[in-house]
Amino acid sequence: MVKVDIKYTKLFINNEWVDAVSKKTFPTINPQDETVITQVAEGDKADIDIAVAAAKKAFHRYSEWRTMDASQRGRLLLKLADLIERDYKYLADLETLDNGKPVKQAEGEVQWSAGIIRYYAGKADKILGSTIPADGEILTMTLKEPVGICGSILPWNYPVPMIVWKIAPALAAGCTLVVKPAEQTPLTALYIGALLKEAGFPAGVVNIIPGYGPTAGAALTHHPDVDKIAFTGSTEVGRIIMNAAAAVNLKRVTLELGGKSALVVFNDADVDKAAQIAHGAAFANAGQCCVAATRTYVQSGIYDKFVAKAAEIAKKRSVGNSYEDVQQGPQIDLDMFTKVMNYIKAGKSEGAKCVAGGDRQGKVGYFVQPTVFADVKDDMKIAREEIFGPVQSILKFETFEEVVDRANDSNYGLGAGVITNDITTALSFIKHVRAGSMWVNTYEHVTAQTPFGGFKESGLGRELGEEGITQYLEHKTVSFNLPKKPL
Ligand code: TXE
Repeated sequence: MVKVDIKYTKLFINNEWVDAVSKKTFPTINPQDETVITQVAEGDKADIDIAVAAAKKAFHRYSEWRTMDASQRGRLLLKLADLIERDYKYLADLETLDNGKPVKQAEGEVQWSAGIIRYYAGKADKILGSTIPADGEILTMTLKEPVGICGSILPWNYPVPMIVWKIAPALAAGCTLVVKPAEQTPLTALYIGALLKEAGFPAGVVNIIPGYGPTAGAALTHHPDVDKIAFTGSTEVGRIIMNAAAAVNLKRVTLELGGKSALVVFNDADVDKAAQIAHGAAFANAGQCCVAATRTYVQSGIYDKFVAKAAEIAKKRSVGNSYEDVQQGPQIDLDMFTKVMNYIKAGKSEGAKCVAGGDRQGKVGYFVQPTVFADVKDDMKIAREEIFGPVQSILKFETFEEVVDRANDSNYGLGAGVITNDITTALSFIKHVRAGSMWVNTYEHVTAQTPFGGFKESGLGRELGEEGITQYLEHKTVSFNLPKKPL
């Protein structure tokens, strides 16, 4: 195991490191060996109240932040991106320690995140309103203003990208934030707090409060001074957050939730290439990915060949010490490990054919073998519920109409993919399948410039791209009396 020097474990409020009011701490666990990495200050309602007050002060109309030129907000974001790149190796090592993902993957995610910050840095002084030819003796313009004090509730699967997806557009828009990282992975978010301070963001603009969902998270979603919550996590908690927002102050809500994405492979596809794409789509990040294509639909003409290839690739997937050159690390924690193992058991007992994996890997750490099920039926648990682990389900289909209906037969609608050389098939698939991100002959290509989010119970609103910053803006319509003829 690589030795990583942990620098920050306290709450980050007003650009200072402080203990929780309760003085409580909680352990963060290394999923590779199940040991306690360190204790982290445990924020709850009292700390959220202090952090929201700090964010509110930083958002006051004459504050340094509110009176700062938009271009200067952009410069601070550029500086933050530079600092993240400067420290990318450290951040990746820390991420691997806390999350377990392979360190090479973590390095890529940190660098990708710096690019996302730069994308939004460029937007800070390009937030444009419009002038509108309104009826009557009137001149109308719109102003786009920051939505205000934002709460960000983060998941543990991509800790660095997730904090960046939330803070970069919010800061470009001129908002202030209170961020609650996932309890499993607080460490990289706290380090980014130090980089925000070093970049020169004024005190109170970003506050970071590690803690648990039902305490710190709920305090944020119930806070009457919070104007917006951006959440990534389970659909179940997404519902709780919407209810809290509705009950308290109708705060704006964006939700990026679960998925059960379908990747559909037609008979005309190159089987080897298609199996590789489908493998990456199902197993990336040990399957802990909201758009993971966990339902692989394969047309009957190539089904058997595809299953054999998918099993072969899965068996070769390297799983192990994430500080070495492996493709897959452990699941995030004991709960998720147990949940995934129970789905594998359910797949077997419901009659799916396990053609690769099917067990835990090793005896220490939350490692799961890359698992492939063939002959999966639409009503099996593994075909309906989000597993969030390295499990691919392969289902057979005959016709286009049938597979479109089956792909759409889910409460989720986050991602979908199609592999075919027939442009009409691809375009028709795109038209009729209901999902927020669609990929043709590739999968999970997500960039700073492209909006990301879900249909149906996969979420509300979009992150990234132009749409991502819109979610942090209020539109103000301003009308001036303008006689048609001057007096
Ligand atoms: O999610 P939770 P968990 C899915 C995936 C996974 C399942 C459960 O299927 O198996 O969710 O994972 C905070 N008020 N995804 O338990 O509980 C919590 O502290 C306010 C999909 O980790 O939703 C954490 O910061 N906040 C996903 C965050 O919500 C609350 C990524 C996510 O935790 C809260 C992760 C409450 N009452 C899991 N309860 C994706 N879309 O990528 C919890 N939280």
